[in-house]
Amino acid sequence: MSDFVEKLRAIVGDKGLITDEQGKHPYVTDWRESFVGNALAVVRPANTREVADVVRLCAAEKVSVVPQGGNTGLVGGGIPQEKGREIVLSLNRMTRITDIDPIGYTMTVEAGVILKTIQETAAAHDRLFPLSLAAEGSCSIGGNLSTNAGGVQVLHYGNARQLVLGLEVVTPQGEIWNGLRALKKDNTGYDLRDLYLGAEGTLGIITRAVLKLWPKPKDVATAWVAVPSPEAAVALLSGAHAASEDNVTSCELMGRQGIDLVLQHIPGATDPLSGRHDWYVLFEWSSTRARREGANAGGLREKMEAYLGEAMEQGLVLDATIAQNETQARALWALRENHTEASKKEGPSVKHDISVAVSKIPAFVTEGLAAMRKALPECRPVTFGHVGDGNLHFNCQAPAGWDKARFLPHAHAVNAAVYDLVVSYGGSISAEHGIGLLKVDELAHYRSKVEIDTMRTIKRALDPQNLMNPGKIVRV
Ligand code: FAD
Ligand code: 2HG
Ligand code: ZN
Repeated sequence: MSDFVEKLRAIVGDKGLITDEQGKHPYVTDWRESFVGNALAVVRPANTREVADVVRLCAAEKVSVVPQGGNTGLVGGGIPQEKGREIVLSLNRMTRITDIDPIGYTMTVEAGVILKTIQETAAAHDRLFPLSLAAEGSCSIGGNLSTNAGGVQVLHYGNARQLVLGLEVVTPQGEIWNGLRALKKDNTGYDLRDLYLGAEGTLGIITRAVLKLWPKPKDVATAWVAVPSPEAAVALLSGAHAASEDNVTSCELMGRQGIDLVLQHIPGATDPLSGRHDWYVLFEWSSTRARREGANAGGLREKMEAYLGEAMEQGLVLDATIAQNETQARALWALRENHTEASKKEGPSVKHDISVAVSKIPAFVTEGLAAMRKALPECRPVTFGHVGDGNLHFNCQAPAGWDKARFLPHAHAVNAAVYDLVVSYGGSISAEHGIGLLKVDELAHYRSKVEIDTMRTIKRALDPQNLMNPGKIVRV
């Protein structure tokens, strides 16, 4: 094995290689600390050529390759297996933005660029890259594209898949496919780009991407709204599309339990409303049309205020506050975005990243909460998420004081209760986080034989040695 490591060193140099246990630890442990794997080495190539050379060496030596970006994934997809003969191939040295074209609304980036850097670079050119999620300060674009990440603006701009024009990929054989085409139209046979997007690193390694940009919004209105029920939240959203002139860019639903965790665990978090309510919506409307300033000042904030006022008269809104400036808007967003962090601080939980049709959300929540409580009466449901996309994080926090050893034996029953219901609603058991290691069995259980067999056929055809992130998504 030392021979293999020296061959890796010859490709990536000392700077690109980590072999000591302490150095490897953060790369073999996931964000939630649910998975801890083993790697022969962590390899950090500096460019696409080095990625291809490393993958070719691994193919020759029959060593598996686990691609990794920011390691913020929530399903263990970027973590090597415990007993595998694997390396972690981290893209975290490939952080160049190689082209920005504000005229053509595109940006070309290496896979390791942090999402926030991409957003900031776009903004500096008066453009928007709309992918936005709480992990944006540490997740990488390669990870975002490989998980087809969602986030808080999907209802307006789409998932990561909709935000990319072209890709460069290193195949499991170590060949480089240059699909970096900045084309809006390209019907030339099978869509390889779409195959790699969302493949969680099981079919190849994304090394570069051409991203789409949008005009930067000039007017943004953000509101924190207490609503009586998920039903009211969905009705509020439904009317908002027309009231905002199709400018709803985010609509997030939160139950009170999650907000309590944020207020308890996140320093500086405060409740913007005085009363205590069961359900809340965080609304963002944004438009590229600038606000009118001066005597007849007006824009989205005024439209939102009028709409929420009417909704209050109809009983859809109990209380609301509209941010008057960016600082206030950020504070409202922090309450929403800190849910995951606060839940981790509180202790163990099981996550259900589910989706159903938006109009079915209210009935699903009612039935789902009952099903979860039946499976584990002491469980503490923490429901929040992207209601505008029909995607909820329908999580179950361990009962207070329970540790993992006491809680995890109940996880299977809780998961089955939720996922059986999701499937009966025609929904998805993984709306945006992917399958990784966490949901391999569930995917096989809940999707049809023809679907799983087709996935296996694709995997075997592209990666006949099963060396590219093996054990993730489907077992072959
Ligand atoms: P990693 O965790 O490193 O890897 C994720 C998967 O992609 C793995 O299977 C890995 O093998 C593969 N991969 C990584 N890079 C490459 C590459 N270059 N080529 C091929 N395969 C690759 N997700 C959402 O969708 N929406 C959210 O709102 C959201 N919010 C989050 C909030 C918090 C606080 C946290 C911790 C996570 C959140 N996530 C969310 C999950 C996570 O941030 C996303 O899945 C993100 O896209 C992962 O990016 P990453 O660079 O960290 O990827
Ligand atoms: C979010 O929407 C993320 O904040 C994380 O997708 C969800 O913690 C979760 O379950
Ligand atoms: Zn989410």
